[in-house]
Amino acid sequence: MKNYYQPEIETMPLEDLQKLQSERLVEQVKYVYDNVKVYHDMMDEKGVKPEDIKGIEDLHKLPFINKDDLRDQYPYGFLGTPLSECVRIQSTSGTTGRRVVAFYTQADLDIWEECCARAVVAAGGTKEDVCHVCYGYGLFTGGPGLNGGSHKVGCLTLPMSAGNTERQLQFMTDLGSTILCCTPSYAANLGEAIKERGIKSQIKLKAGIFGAEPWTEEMRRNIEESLGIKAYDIYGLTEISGPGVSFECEAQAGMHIQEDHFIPEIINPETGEVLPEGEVGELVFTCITKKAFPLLRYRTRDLCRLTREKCACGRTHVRMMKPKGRSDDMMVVKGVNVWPSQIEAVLLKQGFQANYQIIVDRVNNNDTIEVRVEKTPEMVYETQISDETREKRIVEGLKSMLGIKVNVKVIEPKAITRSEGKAVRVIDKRNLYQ
Ligand code: DLL
Repeated sequence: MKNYYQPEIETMPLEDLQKLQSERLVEQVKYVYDNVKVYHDMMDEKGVKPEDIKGIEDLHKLPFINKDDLRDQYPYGFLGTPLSECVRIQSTSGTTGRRVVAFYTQADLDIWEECCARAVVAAGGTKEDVCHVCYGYGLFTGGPGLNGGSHKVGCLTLPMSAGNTERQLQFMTDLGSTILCCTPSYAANLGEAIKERGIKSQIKLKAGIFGAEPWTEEMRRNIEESLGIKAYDIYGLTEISGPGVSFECEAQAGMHIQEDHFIPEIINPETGEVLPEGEVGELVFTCITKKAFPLLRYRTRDLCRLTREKCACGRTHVRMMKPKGRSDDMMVVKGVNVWPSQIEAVLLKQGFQANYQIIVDRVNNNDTIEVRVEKTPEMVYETQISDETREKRIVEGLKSMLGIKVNVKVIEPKAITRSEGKAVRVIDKRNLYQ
């Protein structure tokens, strides 16, 4: 059958799929209750026992997990297996407080790579393809995830990692890359670089698998045009495994969630109430097969809508529409997750007050981020330290906190207009969630 990696699962009748989910959920809840003390305690506190969960209709009885819970339990609190069973970690960006470390057994890695393999095949990948992976490799899940998926499909895999556009283009032309995996911003960059060099006729790409950050339909059209490909969206998050939690098929009409491994729910972010299908709310995932980091009802903070309308591709798994925003203030800048509170922490540590603004933009498909921070009245008199020195120190502090280069401007006290309500800390000019 065309474009399915595991047709029997991907096109499974809904009734069978839900039966499978129920069986796996019941088993997984017992497993987590017995092996993850912190979740055991959370269930006890809510008065829920594993026996109360008889199928997916009981999912709503379980307590939620959020990022703060993971942070509080860093690093081992949510571990479901002995550490000796784990073979890998991956991690989110952010060096203090916000970092989350996810653990994998070999079986968990196989599941993750299988999920990515389904995405590669859905994008037309076969063993004849040359799959060019320029997501970052390392703690970030993008490179390792797509790399594993590409291997499983049998593509010739180019583990390029991010950056160094010259080298990317050289390999792409010399080895005839046919599938490109990277962030949509970098894909757009490569499109421009190809145009500038007049080498489009040497590019053999046919498809791209792009995700890790929000992107618009307009951006999709630009990328498809500049690279001469079909561009597929892919979604995921470190806590749930990485890329491939959901992926687009040739219909390009929302991303199929891999429901044999992850049960999605949409909730009201204020009340936690489960919303009916079709309503926009916060996406929550329950992992029903993973063992090392088996999160139940994890709140992603991504806002989106699910649909079970029949998909032209024949897959039965529910689709999530492009995320419409976040229920927290996280931004994805240059592919990295950034919280204003991380920036504030660096500024306060260097003696500034919380009078700052963060301006995010996208110029020629590259994200830019600038922090403007007011000097304190005392700093105005400390003339032995120049503004350039202060800016340099902040740039360094932010680089080590976030891992990306941030432009910094130190400005005079009271230069930022004071707000009468909530302070407007972030001005995001990118309009990514349309
Ligand atoms: O970004 C995993 C990934 C790698 C996905 C490569 C796709 C491709 P994190 O760094 O933990 O994991 O960031 C997860 O990024 O909660 C979303 O807010 C955002 N995000 C990821 N994919 C998409 C997408 C990886 N396709 C956070 N569209 C998520 C919009 C996305 N936002």
